[in-house]
Amino acid sequence: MSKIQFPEDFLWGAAAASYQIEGAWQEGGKGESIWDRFSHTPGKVRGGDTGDAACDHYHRFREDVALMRELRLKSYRFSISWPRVMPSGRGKVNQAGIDFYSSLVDELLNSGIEPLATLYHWDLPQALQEKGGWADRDIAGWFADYAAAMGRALGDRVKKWVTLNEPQIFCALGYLTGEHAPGEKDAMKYFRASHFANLAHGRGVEALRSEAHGANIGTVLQLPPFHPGSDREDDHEAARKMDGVFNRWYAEPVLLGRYPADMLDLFSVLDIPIEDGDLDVISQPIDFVGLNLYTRAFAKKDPSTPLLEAAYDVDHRTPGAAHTEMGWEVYPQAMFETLARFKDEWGNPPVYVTENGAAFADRFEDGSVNDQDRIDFLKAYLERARAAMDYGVDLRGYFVWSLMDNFEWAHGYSKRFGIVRVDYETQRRVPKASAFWYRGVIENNGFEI
Ligand code: GCO
Repeated sequence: MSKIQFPEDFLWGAAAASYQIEGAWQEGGKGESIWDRFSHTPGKVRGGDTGDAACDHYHRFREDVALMRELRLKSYRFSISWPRVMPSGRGKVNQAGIDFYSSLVDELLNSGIEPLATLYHWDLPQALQEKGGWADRDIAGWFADYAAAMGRALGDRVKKWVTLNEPQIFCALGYLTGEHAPGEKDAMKYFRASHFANLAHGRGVEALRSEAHGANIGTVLQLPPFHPGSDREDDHEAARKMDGVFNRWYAEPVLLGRYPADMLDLFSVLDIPIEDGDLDVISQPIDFVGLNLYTRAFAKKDPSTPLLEAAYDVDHRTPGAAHTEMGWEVYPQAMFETLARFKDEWGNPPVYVTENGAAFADRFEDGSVNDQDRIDFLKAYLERARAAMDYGVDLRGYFVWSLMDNFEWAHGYSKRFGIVRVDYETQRRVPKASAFWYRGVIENNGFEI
């Protein structure tokens, strides 16, 4: 047995998000979100599931913070529901919504748990979608006003913020494939949304800096390594292109102040509305980057994809590899590969793993869940994260996804990612074996493998 040991000040936490756990979708003055609208649209979410009730965190947050304290979490990453605090997305704030997050923050701080607030985790106010949503340049100003309002309301106590959760995912699935809200399938809208999301990030950082004094501000990117689906050169080229359009297109404007040249060349025929000065806004200094990392992705040449001529090779299976309930390959080396890029390619900024975890077919027997598969998953990825630190990556902390089972977007409640089980009928929380294992990791600042 050997010990995987982390630095004394390593920040151990768990993550969740507003639409996935809060419920209370029409309570306390909250406005409609694009995910309320999407999940209420027949055929969009498995089994017709919605976030109407979810884990009822809106009413049970004190119980949930007590559970976090029992698990010795040092930090909790939550997201703020924009329409809960600004029902129409702009202008007047809803004080009842502000009060909810203020009470949550106080409960966390009184429990010795550091809050990390995500400003946007996909639940855009529907009223803003009706004005064009992420495909309209005005979103950057709307987001900045929202960020400023949250900085004013919570900035005295919340010292770690991230602007956007995974712009590449909410743009690609929301505007290209239509699998997520708002369910559009329009490549030009996708490119507009991708740039305006990057721009909104920059405007949001500026706004937070002005209102949340002394805050540490970052963004959150999901950056799976793209591997070729075969040894053919055109699949290797496809992997480079997919990395360009889904990873570097979001990481490099923020971290390097420019869009990747190969991607700008490829898409030069499109009228992507990048204006003078935009990159200066997008690339203003941030204090850390959040990385969401689950697996690797495979790419293949696909002549039917306009301009890019590359696509995800979703049929690729690695012989003998384990896969999670999401069909994602268990590939811990992805953690090392992506973390190493921050050192090798992107200026070695401070990094937090803001999401890592897995959905498995948990068996709830005799009142408990012995999720050894999830423990093994976390051990393997954390070992690679530690190796990345030895390589020189400035990794500061790790947030397991997720604190509790929750609404997994288009999969509804069919996928359980939590280290705590939620019975959606009774809303009873039951810590799984992985929760107790993770508590030991936090107490010992490491684990045996
Ligand atoms: C994401 C989102 C989370 C998901 C989790 C599992 O990365 O897709 O941040 O909201 O629920 O990653 O898919």
